[in-house]
Amino acid sequence: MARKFFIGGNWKCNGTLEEVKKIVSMLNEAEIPSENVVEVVVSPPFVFLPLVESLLRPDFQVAAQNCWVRKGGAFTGEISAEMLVNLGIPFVILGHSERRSLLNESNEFVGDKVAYALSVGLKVIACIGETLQQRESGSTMAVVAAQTKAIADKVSNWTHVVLAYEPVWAIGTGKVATPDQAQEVHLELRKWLHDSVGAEVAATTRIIYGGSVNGANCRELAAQPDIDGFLVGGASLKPEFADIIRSLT
Ligand code: G2H
Repeated sequence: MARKFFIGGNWKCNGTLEEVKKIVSMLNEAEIPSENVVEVVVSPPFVFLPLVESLLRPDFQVAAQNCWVRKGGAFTGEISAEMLVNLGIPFVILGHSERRSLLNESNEFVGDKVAYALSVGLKVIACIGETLQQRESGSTMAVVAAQTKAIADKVSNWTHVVLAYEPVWAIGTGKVATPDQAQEVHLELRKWLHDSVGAEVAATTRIIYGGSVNGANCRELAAQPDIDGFLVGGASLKPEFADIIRSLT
């Protein structure tokens, strides 16, 4: 089965009501290839999710940027996976490196979150990636394999998982991985999935790239055989996001 190209827009902790409405208008007016060719999912901060969901064109979907690891309850400040389902939010981003590093989310915690979110019916964009120090010490593959294993240990059905490889050194730095650097890790990750999870999962799971993707570098990255799309941060707030959505055409 062919892997449908996937474009995620991670708005992170950005935007006012006015700015959010402007971004949605820009997205709604963008000319993009058919939804049969590309799946587009944008991820506003929690507080804007219902508004964006209600204003956004129907061929685009929305994602939350996080959710609680288990059923809701006495967890002040958290948003449960069930609440997202209740609001009709189809996707959630989990394990972003900003949460792993700033909020100390461990591989195991992320694995638990992914499994729980899937169990209640959410689709998950699960993020992994190495730091510059880890890359320079030659441990890139060991790091991303350990992060993926923590998910694989808890998840048996990968149908609703999109794996986002986001090297930490490329995030928000303007220092994008070269197409060869990204392809190398994506291919290794696919091999890892093949050997550790199964041939079908390796062949069908989308592995997308994130880290300083923009309108100028997206086409060369998109041309790599194992890059199945992008998770875009800064550029997803700008009109060039439409160019990134069109990067395969
Ligand atoms: C990586 C990416 C989006 P940016 O975090 O997840 O952000 O494109 O700004 O590097």
